Amino acid sequence: MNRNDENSYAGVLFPKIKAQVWISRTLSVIITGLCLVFFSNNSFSQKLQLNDLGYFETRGVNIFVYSNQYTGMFNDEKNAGIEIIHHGVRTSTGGAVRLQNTPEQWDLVPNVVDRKIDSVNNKIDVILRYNDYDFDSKISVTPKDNGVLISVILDKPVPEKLEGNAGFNLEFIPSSYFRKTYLIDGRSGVFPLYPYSTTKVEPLSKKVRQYNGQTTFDDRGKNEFIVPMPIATGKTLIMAPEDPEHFIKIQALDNELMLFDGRDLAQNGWFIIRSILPSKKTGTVLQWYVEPNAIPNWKRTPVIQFSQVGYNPGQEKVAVIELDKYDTPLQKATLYQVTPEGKYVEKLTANLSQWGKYTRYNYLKFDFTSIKDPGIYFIKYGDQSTNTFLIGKDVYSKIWQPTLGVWFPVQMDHMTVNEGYRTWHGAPFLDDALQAPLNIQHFDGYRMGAVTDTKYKPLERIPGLNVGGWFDAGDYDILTSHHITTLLSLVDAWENFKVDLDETFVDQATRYVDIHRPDGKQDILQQIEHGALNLVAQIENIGHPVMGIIVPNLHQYHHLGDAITETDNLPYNPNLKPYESDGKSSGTMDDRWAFTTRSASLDYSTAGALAAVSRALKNYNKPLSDRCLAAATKMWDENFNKPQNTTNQPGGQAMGGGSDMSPAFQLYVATRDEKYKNRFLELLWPSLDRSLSGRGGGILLAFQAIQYMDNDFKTKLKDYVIKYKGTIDGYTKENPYGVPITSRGWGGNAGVINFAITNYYANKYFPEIIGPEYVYKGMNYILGCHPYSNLSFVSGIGTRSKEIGYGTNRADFSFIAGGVVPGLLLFQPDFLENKEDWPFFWGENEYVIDISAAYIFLANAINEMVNK
Ligand SMILES: [Ca+2]
Ligand SMILES: [Ca+2]
Ligand SMILES: [Ca+2]
Repeated sequence: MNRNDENSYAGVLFPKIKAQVWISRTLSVIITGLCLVFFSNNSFSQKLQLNDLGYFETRGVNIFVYSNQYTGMFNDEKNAGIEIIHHGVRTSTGGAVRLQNTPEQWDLVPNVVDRKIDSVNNKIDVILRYNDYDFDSKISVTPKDNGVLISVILDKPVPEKLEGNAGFNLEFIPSSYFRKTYLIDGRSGVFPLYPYSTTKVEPLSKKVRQYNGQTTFDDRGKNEFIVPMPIATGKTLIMAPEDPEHFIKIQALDNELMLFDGRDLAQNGWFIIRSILPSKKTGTVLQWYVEPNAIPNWKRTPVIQFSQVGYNPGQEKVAVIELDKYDTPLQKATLYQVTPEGKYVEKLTANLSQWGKYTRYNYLKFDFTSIKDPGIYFIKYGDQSTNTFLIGKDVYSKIWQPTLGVWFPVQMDHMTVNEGYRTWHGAPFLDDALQAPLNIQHFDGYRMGAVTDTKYKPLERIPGLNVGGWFDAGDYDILTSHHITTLLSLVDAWENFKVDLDETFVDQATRYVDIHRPDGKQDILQQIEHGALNLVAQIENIGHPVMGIIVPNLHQYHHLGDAITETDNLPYNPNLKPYESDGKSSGTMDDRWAFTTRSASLDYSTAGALAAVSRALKNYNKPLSDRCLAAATKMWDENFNKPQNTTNQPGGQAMGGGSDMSPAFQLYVATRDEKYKNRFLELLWPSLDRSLSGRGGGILLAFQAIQYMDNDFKTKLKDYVIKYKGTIDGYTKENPYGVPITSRGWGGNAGVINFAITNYYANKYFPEIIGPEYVYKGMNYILGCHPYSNLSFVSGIGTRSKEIGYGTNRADFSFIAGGVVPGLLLFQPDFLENKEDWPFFWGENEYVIDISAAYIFLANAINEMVNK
């Protein structure tokens, strides 16, 4: 797979106004007292109304009722059900009949079988169903007083098997309640910063099964599981009464409320409020009154969005200001320069232009392109100032270095990775790998069919795989399709820009990597070598590339810690008992599995990547370069001449496979054999005709090919570039950033980077059609000029950036420098989010190798542009 938002808008992003924040906090405390009085008197009413977008709304509070459903690939992604957007921050999710006190990601979630928005009666009803238990429940939400009434209605009683397990749960994100208190029936408590509530152990027979019969818990053979006990119980729970932004009252009308800490079982767990459904009853079996406080006339603090890295003097410089819909736009903003004496000098006060509405906010633009003096600047809008950023000739010069010199080394599989006094991880997965068994649907998306497509028997050891490769993302699998795109980006960067950096020591013989330590070898070639080593090993030992290599057990997969401990690093030995070892092998079945179902598209795309790698490594590691080219041509020949070799002819698309168009191009450049060129051209033009979407693909490949083709090729391409410009100009009408924003399921930053890379090539070859601003737009977006916050999406890059990411160290609420996150997720119908106080949303915060490699290319491309 795969933020303190009120702080994002205030203290974290805008340190200059810390003092004001403190004052407003102090006022908040005073106001809170007033609010309590007001509430008890009901002297103002913040009635929630069902709006025309299908959710309940009042200023400061939105309640979504299954606007977003459990449809994600990774089960409970904490983005579905009844959800509360409380003063601009999504604080609550879930809101469903659930079968555990603290459901984990892979516990069963109900299907939504019906959802009715009843605007006449001002209510939303959903029918939830657990197919496994033939169990339906209706959830009805309707405004009442200053909150909502949530009812659970059953036509048939709770199934006997689920009695005592089925309950209504609503989950609150812990980070919004850290350092805050609660009252339950008048008894006070503090929300724990770290979980320390009581648990008990139950026999496995009592456990409600998890996803696919798997288990997230390693019971060490004891046939038991852990049940978290409530922190507190009562009828009325008051959360954060001291903080009007987070103050919520929950009353159970007939049942008892229990407060749980989901982090007892899983670091990504939330605070859970739960009532058990009564047994043997039908009709309305549960009612909660939920009243989120609404600050009267609340409006969200404007967010001033700009590139945290700053700007080249000659480039367009446009900040975007995001406004609450109740906010009245100001006419002007000001750019200040900070002098060497520490003084603020007004450089430009300019009128703001109104862009209009996008999602739920209004947008203004502040153009300060005319300011070209190098220096330190900040923007002031109203009484709010941004953090400082730079204007200078070299602002982009090193922004790719942490990605290549820190992030990629940390992701290196099968190696010990050290940095100064810190060891990121030991050399893991030396027990790679076993042939995956047949007919498997793995929880991370991998599949095995009815045959292995190899000479190995299910669970037989495949030799030679414990070399090279990267952890794909925040988990620790080798995903071959991402290796392919990553290698293509790295080779493209090497061939275009050289990407001169030697700050990593890599010793394959002793499996040792040291960060900030030159070894006389180009880091980018060392990374290309490392990725290629695993792909070549796949082909040489298996006969073809595999979909991926990953741990078999759920209780391993959620691993948080040193990668070396995800398996025991000893090859599996069936003659030993589980947890028994002879020092060289072990009886614990924890070795990773290779998912070996063969697909033509994966064969082809691997051939393309290895052909590209063979060029990059020719003068660096000739033997490996030769092996790469041999493997590439073998995969091409076996598919092109004998397509019956593969089980899945068109398959592998879901895991990133492609056709033979790009591989034909890569093989042509590597070999200059005309047969590849002819095939490439045969496929390219129809492909451009079919799928000119402006989101890369065929046109990017065409641009990359220009230098290897004749002049007619470029001439013929021109018409497509004109059409492409029409497509990308359309984005300026879609959103104020002028980039393609996609945001459901997984943030769309990869698409934005790809857009900017395509524009770089377009500008390089057709500058009269595509100007350099089309490249900067994409980069500015990644570096902070985007909705929701203004943090750079590249950790450690820019004055302020993502300091909380879904890296392998996410349980520490930390980051890995140079990693690029996916960005914004859209919660239907109108809420974009990228949290900076909670690392566990993979769709928002998970660093992945392919986007990070593409970023290295883009950053180097921009440097070439500014240095021209
Ligand atoms: Ca994965
Ligand atoms: Ca090096
Ligand atoms: Ca093992």
